[in-house]
Amino acid sequence: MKDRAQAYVVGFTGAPGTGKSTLVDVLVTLLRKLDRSVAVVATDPNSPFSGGAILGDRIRMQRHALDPKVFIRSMGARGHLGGLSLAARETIRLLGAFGFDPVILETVGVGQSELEVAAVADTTVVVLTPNLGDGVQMIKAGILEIADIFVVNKADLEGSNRAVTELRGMLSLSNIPGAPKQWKPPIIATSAARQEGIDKLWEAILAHRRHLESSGRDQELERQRLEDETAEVAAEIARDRVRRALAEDPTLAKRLVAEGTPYGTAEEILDRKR
Ligand SMILES: Nc1nc2c(ncn2[C@@H]2O[C@H](COP(=O)(O)OP(=O)(O)OP(=O)(O)O)[C@@H](O)[C@H]2O)c(=O)[nH]1
Ligand SMILES: [Mg+2]
Repeated sequence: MKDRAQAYVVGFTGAPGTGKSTLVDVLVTLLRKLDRSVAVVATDPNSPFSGGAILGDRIRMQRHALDPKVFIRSMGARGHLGGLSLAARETIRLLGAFGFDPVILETVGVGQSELEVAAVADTTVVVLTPNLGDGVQMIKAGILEIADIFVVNKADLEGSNRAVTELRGMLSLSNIPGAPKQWKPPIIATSAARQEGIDKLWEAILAHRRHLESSGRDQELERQRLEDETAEVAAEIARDRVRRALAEDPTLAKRLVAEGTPYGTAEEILDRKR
């Protein structure tokens, strides 16, 4: 159906320590058994470069390190033009061109990053644990709306069934505004540590993918994403032009300060012929 190289993107998000990296690692093992090339991009929106927790993840994923059909990369978002999503999109496009499918995106930390991951991913997996303290935090961050699949990981721990029930209750109570999705996010219990439930998770991801394709939603998302990305790129180009013009034209810079007219000055610069 698709006439260009574009990998299917699965985003993993959730509070720190819920087991995202462990889950991804086990999922990679499953995908390799299915003979798929898979790429993992771990993003840390708070870090200017790779390190810390992400470095730990890379070490954990060492067992895939010699496999040419597994690509693992960490990237920080700070210092990237346009933040996480723009940098991630570029990387994903490249990985797709190299034949990696799916591309798995893991984000570290909470906040804006989940929303950015959801904006890039085809399927967003929100990872919780039996301690639904995570859940409450997630709801505050508006995470219910972005989940296509919920995972209650650490199902080997006490309270897993209760957590699933509570989450189900929360989902049925929550009246999620916006366009009807016609997709009811399933809740999958997993134990990444014991490698349990991962096949169910993969099945759910495939089911969501089929849903996107059969409903035409995939094309809608694609158009939306390309438009968003174009707007982001345009903003970066414009920013760059304005900064450069001000740096190269001291008279203009002085006048800006004297008159205090950022809007007018911006328009003037962008109207200039290049
Ligand atoms: N009991 C249990 N522990 C788990 C499971 N999955 C992961 N863990 C442990 O939970 C801790 C955090 O796991 P990570 O995979 O690093 O979690 P993460 O969500 O990637 O964490 P951040 O990247 O820091 O956000 C580790 O000590 C894991 O060994 C599980 O299924 N059961
Ligand atoms: Mg991690």
